[in-house]
Amino acid sequence: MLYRFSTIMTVMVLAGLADAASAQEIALKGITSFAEKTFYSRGFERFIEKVNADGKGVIQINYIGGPKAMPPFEVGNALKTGVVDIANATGAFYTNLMPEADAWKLTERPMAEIRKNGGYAYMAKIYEQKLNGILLARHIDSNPFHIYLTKPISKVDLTGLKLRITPVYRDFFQSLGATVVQTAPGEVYTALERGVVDGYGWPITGIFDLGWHEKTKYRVDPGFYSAEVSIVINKSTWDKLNPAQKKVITDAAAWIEAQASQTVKENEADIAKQKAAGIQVIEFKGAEGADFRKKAYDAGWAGVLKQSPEHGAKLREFFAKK
Ligand code: 173
Repeated sequence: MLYRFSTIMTVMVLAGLADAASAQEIALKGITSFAEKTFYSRGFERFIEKVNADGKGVIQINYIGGPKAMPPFEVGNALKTGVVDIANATGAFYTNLMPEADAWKLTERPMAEIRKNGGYAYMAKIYEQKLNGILLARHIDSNPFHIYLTKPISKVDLTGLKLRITPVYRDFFQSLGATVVQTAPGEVYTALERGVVDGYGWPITGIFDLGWHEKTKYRVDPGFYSAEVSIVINKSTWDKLNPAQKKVITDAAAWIEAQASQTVKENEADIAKQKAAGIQVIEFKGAEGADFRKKAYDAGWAGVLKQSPEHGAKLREFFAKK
């Protein structure tokens, strides 16, 4: 069969263009809502290193940085609108857009199970609708929150105390009688130093990153909930990626999420470090401790259900221990 030379040339040129387009490296903008190189940014930073190593010539992430570049409570909106392509954040930082995201803190099952039991798929729809996002990997789990204080308490009662919060702690601390003030992590040190607050909520790890141990006298045990920090990608960005680019991202995401349970080792290390720093533990034991934790979960779920009755009830079935 005979083809005209010009037709053959056209086909070759078009094929060449398509090839060039699919081979073109794409660069995504990445931001974290925690200070750079601190505990809750580290998983994201390792994820970026892996993407940039595996994705040479295919996909790269330009790391813009943390709260110096953008206030943490604005990261959700920046992700939704595509100002950034990929973000490291906790659900409590974007409840303005998606109140249900704060329910991640109430999971009592590992993410592997929540991905199997339908809980992840249920949340994924809400991420798509409300955040124009896709949750790629939860790299922090098995990491309880605690109350840290500058004054002691002797019973499960926070009356008369003013505590720094985010949405994570609001309902629980208020149910125990505390007055609350919301701040970004970057403002905690100054609030403690000026005596604006008598303590703060924070997970078991990371209080040394921003120097809070200097101003912290007591930690209340037991811990409650399970801190969540995740990598989320803008859905419009995701939809533009070719299969090879998506694979680099999903492989790195699975790799980092699989390491989330290792947080437990870090928990132990920071418990020892807090002890060495002279932070005293106020421990509610036995029935009192169980009551403290029950109150935390009851207040937490009541808060989620109030914000989002229908989704809240479903999420409780997927997330809570039966
Ligand atoms: O206390 C906080 O700022 C907060 O909500 C949080 C959530 C997850 C990890 C670390 C902090």
